[in-house]
Amino acid sequence: MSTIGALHATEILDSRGRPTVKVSCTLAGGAHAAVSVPSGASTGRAEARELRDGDPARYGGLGCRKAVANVETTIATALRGRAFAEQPALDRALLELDGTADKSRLGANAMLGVSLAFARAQACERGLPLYRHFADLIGTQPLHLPRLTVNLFSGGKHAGGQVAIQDVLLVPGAATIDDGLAALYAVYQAAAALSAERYHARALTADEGGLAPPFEDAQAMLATAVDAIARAGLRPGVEMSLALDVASSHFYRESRYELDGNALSAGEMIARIEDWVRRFPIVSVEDGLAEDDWEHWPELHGALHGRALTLGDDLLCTNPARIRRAVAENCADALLLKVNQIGTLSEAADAYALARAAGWRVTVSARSGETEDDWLADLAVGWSADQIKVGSITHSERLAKYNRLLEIERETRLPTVAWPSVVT
Ligand code: 2PG
Ligand code: MG
Repeated sequence: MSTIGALHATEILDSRGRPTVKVSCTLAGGAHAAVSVPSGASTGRAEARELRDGDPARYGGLGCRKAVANVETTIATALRGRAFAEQPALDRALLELDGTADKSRLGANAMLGVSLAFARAQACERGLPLYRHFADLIGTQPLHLPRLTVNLFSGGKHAGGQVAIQDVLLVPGAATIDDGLAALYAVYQAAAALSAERYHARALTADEGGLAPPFEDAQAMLATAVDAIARAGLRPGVEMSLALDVASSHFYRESRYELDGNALSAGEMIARIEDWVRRFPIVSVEDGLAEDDWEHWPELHGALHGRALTLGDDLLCTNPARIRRAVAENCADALLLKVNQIGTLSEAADAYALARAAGWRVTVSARSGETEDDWLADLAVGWSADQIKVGSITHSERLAKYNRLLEIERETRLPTVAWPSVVT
């Protein structure tokens, strides 16, 4: 049993300079821990609601003082002195207190802060590294380290929309995180040089640290990524593969995909993605179709099956009900798991369990608005994720997670998951 002693919250700023919430939890036994909550830009409509102040005079309405106050008053008053045997009991209490379907009363940002801070405080109380505690929460052991998927080029909502596709990511085939990062560095440098030569673009970066030259179209983005891999002296598709976050909900209008100056039907969009997968070493396609285009996801999945993962982000929103539907309708074979999309750790664990029961892969993902906190690395290891998606290898809020993975690798000597290929 862990008894809540005190809960405090602070409004802090995320990597985009927007307010977010940091929550600290002290247990009666003295264990103390704090956690910072991330926030997205390219959000799914079914995500749990962050509570924002809405005062246009302050941070354009994005202030989090109300969420902070909810932690320190409503939540702290209700939970102080209460003992919880484990995480689901604490999360249930939060859900009851909120009482809404989308967490809009207390705010998903306030609730997730408390949920995660309690988990970290419990890990402290138990004297366990956070990844071990996370593993215990789902009744498992960490089996492997996740494969890195790292933003190289960005567009869409992360880079002012200069090209519709949101992210082209690199997936190293190296056998360790350590070697993978060194290979990623080489490709990133090569890509920066190519961006300068071909697009006269300085190495200015998008929200998550990806490069954002003014590509003429999505194909140029993919071709330049492959050229960068080759220029770094690596074999495309062997030592370094690609992943895509198409984030197509954000260019879907009136049943059409507005891509590269065309208005594509769902069938044409699927054919376009298939063509990319045939011509470029792409091992995973996230949000190839829009979040509400349920009807066509099975066709996309069928087209990619056996060649690349069909990964759902906006489609699923880490929401158990949406995952159940996607499994039943055979829409995807991989879950993008973002804890703040659903708002408590236990519900994210339910989402995870559903995906695993269906035989799906799981990618644990950061948000475009991140903080210097590194709990996500522990979550990816504790839950034996297949992939971790944190952004690029620039910007300290991203590196905090990679650096934590390096530490965990040194400490555990766990192997990196053998996907998509392992080069030794
Ligand atoms: C995504 C995420 C992370 P955001 O779409 O997968 O890249 O973006 O946090 O803006 O939703
Ligand atoms: Mg996404």
